[in-house]
Amino acid sequence: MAQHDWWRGAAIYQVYIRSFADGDGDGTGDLAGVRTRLPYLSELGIGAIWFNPWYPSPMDDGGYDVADYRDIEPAFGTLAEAEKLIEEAHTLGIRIIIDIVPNHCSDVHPWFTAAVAAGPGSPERQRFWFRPGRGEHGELPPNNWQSRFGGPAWTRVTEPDGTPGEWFLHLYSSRQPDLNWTDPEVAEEFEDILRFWFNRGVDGFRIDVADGLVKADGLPDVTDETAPLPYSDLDGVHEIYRRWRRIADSYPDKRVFVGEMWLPDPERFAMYLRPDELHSAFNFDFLSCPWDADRLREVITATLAAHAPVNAPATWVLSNHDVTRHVTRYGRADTSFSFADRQHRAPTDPVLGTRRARAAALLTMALPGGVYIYQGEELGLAEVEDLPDEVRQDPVFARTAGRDIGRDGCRVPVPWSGETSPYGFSGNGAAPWLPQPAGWGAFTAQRQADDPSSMLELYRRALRVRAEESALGDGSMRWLERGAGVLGFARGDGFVCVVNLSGEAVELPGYSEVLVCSGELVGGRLPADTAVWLRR
Ligand code: TEU
Repeated sequence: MAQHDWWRGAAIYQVYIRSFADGDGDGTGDLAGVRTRLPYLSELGIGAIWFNPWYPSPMDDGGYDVADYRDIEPAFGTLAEAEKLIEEAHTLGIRIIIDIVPNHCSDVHPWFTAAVAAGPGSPERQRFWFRPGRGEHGELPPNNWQSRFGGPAWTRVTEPDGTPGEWFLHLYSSRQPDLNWTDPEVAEEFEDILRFWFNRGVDGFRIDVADGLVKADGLPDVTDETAPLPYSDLDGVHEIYRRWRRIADSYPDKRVFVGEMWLPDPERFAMYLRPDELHSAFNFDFLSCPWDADRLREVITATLAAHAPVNAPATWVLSNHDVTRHVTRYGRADTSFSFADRQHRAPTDPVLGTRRARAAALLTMALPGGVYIYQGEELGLAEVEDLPDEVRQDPVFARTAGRDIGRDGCRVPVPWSGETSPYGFSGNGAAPWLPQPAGWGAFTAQRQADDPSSMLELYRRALRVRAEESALGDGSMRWLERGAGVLGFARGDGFVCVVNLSGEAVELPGYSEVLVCSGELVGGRLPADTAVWLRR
């Protein structure tokens, strides 16, 4: 693959910094910790890292509440250290993608504190969505929009004169005021932020809530749940990304965007991937799909069909910092994902879930396009569902009065070594910011290294083969008819992937070599919930 097309088939590893590795021993992950683990990532065989937001932040929403877009959160390190990290990663051939959060900022961002202080009608308030309330005394929110974290999407401020005043819009927590993208200053500011980081060597941006920036004129009530939402996927958003694309393309080496949009319609989704907009986007249809051969085949086919006309590579994602870890999902009776999963938390079988997760890893890494790996999935970590309520930090938990336990369970600090918490996460043994389960000694990177049956070794082997096989990564595939409950496809002249979801062992097509198998063949047959890569 040409250097400038690196992103089309890249294996991109997601680092949630506060939970990855703690270099300074305060129980929170940081850049120093990431730097000590770069050799691990290099050995794993990934091509790029995506960092969740690393900017100064009160951490109301894990850093998605940004106080300053041009600096580094002090608990994570310094700007100089980030530059050093980018350089070190580049030396190892690893590219760096960072998160950008353009839909909202933190309530301590200087723009927002100035807006509150400046009062109604001020240009400072224009950068946000301040509106008078409804009701006789303005005591009701301006419209009926709901926060994606639960509760109303509006919070009332106290005016400088001490009276209850206007309301401001926040699609997420009340500490994340939405920015008003009709204000030219907002657009200019973000274009400058892109250049700020591109100039420091960043290779790309993951765009948070990429569909949400433009709101419908007049901020109308949501009236019908089936109608398009007045704050998602409005046509005007594409003009923003056309301008952003021109900035990325003005840099000599390839700088890229990956969009985060949860959209129901694959055709609307693909519009973001037109050649003058974003390079790629997360495939949440695949993530949400149940462990079922027919449904997976449908989603894979639909994904490739939607991406082909815009010539964008598909991405394959199993987990991230917002969703129940897939070992846990795949061990449930209903293996599909929806955000409601965290409300009912059906029982899960970790052995079955792990078996399927291993097979799913080979499936995603064999499909055409790029693949995302969320930290800890290569260790086979499960969702930590039994965190005590008092340690939970996700605003989703508080805003739903605990009905939704939130996303802390997929953000528990990574176990690196040893038999007891912090399992090498903090060098000096400090208590991690979220407690780790007692049994995680079995999941540490140290324990799994060189164990051929471990999840870590499966990921390493598969990523190595994926890097060597020219047919893998970007390109096309052909389905092979392998019978009910079995997915089979070929890539190039010699590569075949077979995934058995049928519940019983199945015959394999003729082959000359087994490249990687997620389990073990039994009498030449592929057992249930197992995947294999074959050379013909
Ligand atoms: O998430 C966008 C989003 O709407 C969901 O994935 C969200 O996490 C879910 O509805 C919660 O139940 C992005 C980030 O990935 C997420 O971590 C942030 O919290 C959110 O934006 C706000 O910035």
